[in-house]
Amino acid sequence: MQIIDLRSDTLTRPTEKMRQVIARAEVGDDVYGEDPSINRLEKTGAEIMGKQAALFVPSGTMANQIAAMVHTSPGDEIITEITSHIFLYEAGGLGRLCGVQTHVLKGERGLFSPDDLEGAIRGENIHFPRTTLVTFENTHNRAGGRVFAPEELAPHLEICRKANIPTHLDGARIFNAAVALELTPDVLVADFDSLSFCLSKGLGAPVGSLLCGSEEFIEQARKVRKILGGGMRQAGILAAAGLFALDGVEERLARDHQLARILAGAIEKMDNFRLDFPVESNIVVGRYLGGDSIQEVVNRMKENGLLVNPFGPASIRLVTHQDVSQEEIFRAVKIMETI
Ligand code: TLP
Repeated sequence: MQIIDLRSDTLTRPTEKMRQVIARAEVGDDVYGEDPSINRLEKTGAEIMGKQAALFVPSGTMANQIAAMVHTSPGDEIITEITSHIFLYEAGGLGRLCGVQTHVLKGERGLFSPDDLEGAIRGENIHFPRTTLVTFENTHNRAGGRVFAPEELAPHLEICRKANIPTHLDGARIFNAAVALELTPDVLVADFDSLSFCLSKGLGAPVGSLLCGSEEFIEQARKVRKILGGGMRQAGILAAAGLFALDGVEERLARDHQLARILAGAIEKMDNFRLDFPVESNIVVGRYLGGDSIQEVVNRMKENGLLVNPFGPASIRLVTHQDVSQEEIFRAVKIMETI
C-alpha cells in the first residue's frame, strides 16, 4: 500500500537534484567561519529578509530559543500567544534555557488584541519582572496556517516599539505567508527585530533554519548557538541544500497551497468532517464529527494508508508539501470519506 503522509511539511525528502547539490557542496569549518556554503546561505537569507545578518542553525526550535536567549535575561518576562509554537511545542525551553517566565495571551486565531498586549506589558515596579520580548508567528501553525498581512500586526508592533520592547517573529513558514499574500517576505518581517525561518519545512531541505536580525544581534546569537552545542563544522552540505531549497520556492509553495485548497473544498462537502479554520496556506485542520476518539480516527486512517496528526481533542491536521501529488490528495479525500 502506498502511504500518503500529510503529518507535516517537515517530512519532505531531498530530491535527486538536491542530493547532487549536497554531494558537491564546498565545505569548511563553520565554527571558524570558514564554510563557504554556510556563509553564502547566511548572506542570501539575510538579503531575502532585508536584515543585516543571519545565522544557520539546526532547527526552528533552536532559532527561536536563541532569539529569546539573546533578547532576554533570566527572570524577565516574555509575552506570546497561548497557542504559539514557542510556548506550546518547544519543550519548555523558555523556562529551562532562557530562565524567563512566559505571559501567555489568549488570541483570536493566533493573535491577541493590541489592548491585551498593552495591558500585559509590565511597568516599572519593584515587584515586577521586566517585559523584554514579544513574539509572533506567521503563518500560525496552531491557528491552521493562518497568514497575517503586515497591517494586522502593525498595531502590535507599534505598541512594542513605543514601549521599547524587542519583537521576534517565528517565521518558520514565512514563505508560505508571503506566497499567500503575493508579497516578498522582507515586507512581512521589516518591523521585527529578529525572525527565524525554516528551510526544512515546505522549502524541502532536510535540516536547518535561519535566524535573522541586526549584525549585533547575530553576533550574540552565534555565541549562544555555541553554548547550545549548535556550532556545526562542515555543515555546508546542509547549507547547500538550504540554498537550493530557496530557489523556486514561490512556485512550489503555491502548488502546496492549491493542494490544501482542494483538500479543504472536499472536506467542506463531507458529512463526517468539517473545517476548523479557513484554509490560507498549506495547513488544513479538520474536525471529526463522529463519536470515536481522535486517536481511533487517526489509527483507522493509518490502516487505510493516510498519515495525519491529531490536533486537539477532536481534530486532525493535514499538511501539504512537495512530496505529495494531486492524485494522492484525491486518494486522501476518499480515505477520509470512508472513516
Ligand atoms: N512544527 C512542527 C511540530 O513541532 C509541531 C510541525 O510539524 O509543524 N515554529 C513553528 C511555527 C513550527 O511549526 C515549528 C515546527 C517550529 C517552529 C520548530 O521547527 P523545528 O521542527 O525545526 O524545530
